Amino acid sequence: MKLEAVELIRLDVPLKSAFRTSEGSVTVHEVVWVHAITDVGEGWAECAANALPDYSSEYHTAAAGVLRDFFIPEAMKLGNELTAEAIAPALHWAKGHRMAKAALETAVLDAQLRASGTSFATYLGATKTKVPAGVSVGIMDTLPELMKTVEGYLADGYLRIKLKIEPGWDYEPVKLVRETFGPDLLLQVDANTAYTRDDFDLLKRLDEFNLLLIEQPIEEEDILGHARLAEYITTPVCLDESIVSAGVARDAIEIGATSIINIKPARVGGYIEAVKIHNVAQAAGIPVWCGGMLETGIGRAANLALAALPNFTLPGDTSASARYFETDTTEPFVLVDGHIDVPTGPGIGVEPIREVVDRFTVSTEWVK
Ligand code: SMG
Ligand code: MG
Repeated sequence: MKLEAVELIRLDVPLKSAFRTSEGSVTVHEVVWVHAITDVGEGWAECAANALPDYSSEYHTAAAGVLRDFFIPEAMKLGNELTAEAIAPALHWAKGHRMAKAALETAVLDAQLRASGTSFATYLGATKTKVPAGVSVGIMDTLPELMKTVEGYLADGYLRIKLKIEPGWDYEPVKLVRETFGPDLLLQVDANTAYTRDDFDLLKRLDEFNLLLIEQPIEEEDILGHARLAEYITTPVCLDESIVSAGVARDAIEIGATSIINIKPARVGGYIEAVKIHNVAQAAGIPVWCGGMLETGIGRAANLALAALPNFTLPGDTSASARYFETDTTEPFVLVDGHIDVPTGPGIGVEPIREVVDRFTVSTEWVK
């Protein structure tokens, strides 16, 4: 297989409603797509990098730049030796930029699997045909607004609620949701690094709500701090931003910094590394779940395949298309009894809808 050209597409996809985290608010999902043209066919991937370097140091125009200047030329240098499995070793010399690396690997993997008639689910080792869906609920201006939103998602059938929290929006909203919707609601929180080592007493107050987990309470580099917090509170600590590789996952588990892991393939450099983390966690008895970066159908399809692996035992942030978009870039993913079907077709198993993609496209650039 050989990489002939890559189209980098910048899209602005409107969100149905603003999504606010401790890091900021987004109303438009601004992303870069990687459209790989190979001698065996085409492949697609959505790069998860946000428009701003807020979730991590990566951002969409930087991802496009590093892909154009370094990663795509490197993949082209592989000539006929190109495979998805060869991408990460070829890019290993370049530090960081895991979301950009993941997007290129995923687009090549999509082309490779489409050519062999294999689905992502089969390739990755999926054991389920549908996966339970949770939903991530942003920070709101008011508590009534939050209650209405949560109520709506529960009516839709979501099986687990994740509340975004930050200092000043934590104890009260969590208490109200727990009291209103009862002790059986699967409820978790995500701080996106908004707290510090000085906030442990504040976070301990959340113990009374029997949360499934607290996600990434303090800064990403502070893995030891998370281990200290995990000893101090009863709510299980779940790392997201901190886990950038299988090696970091192994170490974080060993020091007790994480007893559950949020796996986002983009954050760790791709699906191949994501499966390694799944395996490391499984061997250690640590459950995992699939995170999200507001992906449109192109990115969501592959995430659903990953979420169908056996150690993904908690509902993920793999929500239906309608949670995010009026119009998705592929056939929409729908929620049925709280679950979403795992695509079965070759590659990611879905096609971009040209007319929709054209409508949301801001610019395109060919790298040859
Ligand atoms: O895709 O449903 C989704 C978003 C889930 O909360 C979500 N993602 O830290 O887990 C996380 C955040 C990062 C979002 S940055 C836009
Ligand atoms: Mg998170």
